Amino acid sequence: MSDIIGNVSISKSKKFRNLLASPETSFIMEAHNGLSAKLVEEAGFDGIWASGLSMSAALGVRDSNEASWTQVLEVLEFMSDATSIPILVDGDTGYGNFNNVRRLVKKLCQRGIAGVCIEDKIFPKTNSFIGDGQELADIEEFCGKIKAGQDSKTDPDFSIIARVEALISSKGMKEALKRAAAYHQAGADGILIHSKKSNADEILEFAKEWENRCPVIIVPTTYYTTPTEAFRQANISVVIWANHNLRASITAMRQMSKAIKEQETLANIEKSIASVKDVFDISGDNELRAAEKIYLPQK
Ligand code: SPV
Ligand code: MG
Repeated sequence: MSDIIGNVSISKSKKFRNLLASPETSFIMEAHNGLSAKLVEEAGFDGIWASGLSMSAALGVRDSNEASWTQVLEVLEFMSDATSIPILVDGDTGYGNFNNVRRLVKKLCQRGIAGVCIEDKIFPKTNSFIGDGQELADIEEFCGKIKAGQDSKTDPDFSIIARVEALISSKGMKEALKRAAAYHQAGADGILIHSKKSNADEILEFAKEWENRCPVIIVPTTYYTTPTEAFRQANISVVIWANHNLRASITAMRQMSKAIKEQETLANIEKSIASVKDVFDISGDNELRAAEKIYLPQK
């Protein structure tokens, strides 16, 4: 789970901790399976956002905890094994109460995951962009989840990020700041402040009021036109590009299926897509060929 820089071995969780501690703004990109995780690393990102929406959609189910937490864990294991950059997992509401969070955190540590983000809503969760006025968790109860997660991690560098949904639920800035303060006090390593507005005003206001009491993470899915420089100026610690590989894959697969169905030939298709050799390369086939030379009887 570690790699070597100079003579120092840095775990993925430590790398993520370093991102949180850095004064620079970092960028992490959504992935939803082993292949997309590899492509995020190949592109040079600082880390991977294991999006609940994207993993659910890729499994063909809704972002409503329809995939069980152990099914998600299976996906995460493939993603973690396939990559060497940190993975921040979207842990939804923690799949239950404090006790479920304890078990989740232990299992994520075993799988080499760098951190988990839990949100202050009610199980089964609803995606933040669906409907209005979603019910929020009781603050004390949610703080118990954060504490239980911190107390049960087996990797000291594993991070627990608390996601504040007060702005999503139209409860206002005061409530968002009150909740963030309580979660920070309970031991959260960072605050993810979420917004569904088409501009970044409330996110930037939150960041200003928060005064860097702990790292702030944002998800600019709906305020995508905001220049990234504004996030840097606001001292945002981590920006999550949350679902763009999943959405790109839907567009690409839809176009490809339609084209082949209509054309009934691959003649015009082949050159527009990744080669089969590319698939072998991404899968690490060369390593297997080399290992065969070492481990298989050589005639
Ligand atoms: C996800 O990627 O699953 C998230 C971010 O939780 S959002 O869909 O914006 O709620
Ligand atoms: Mg999610």
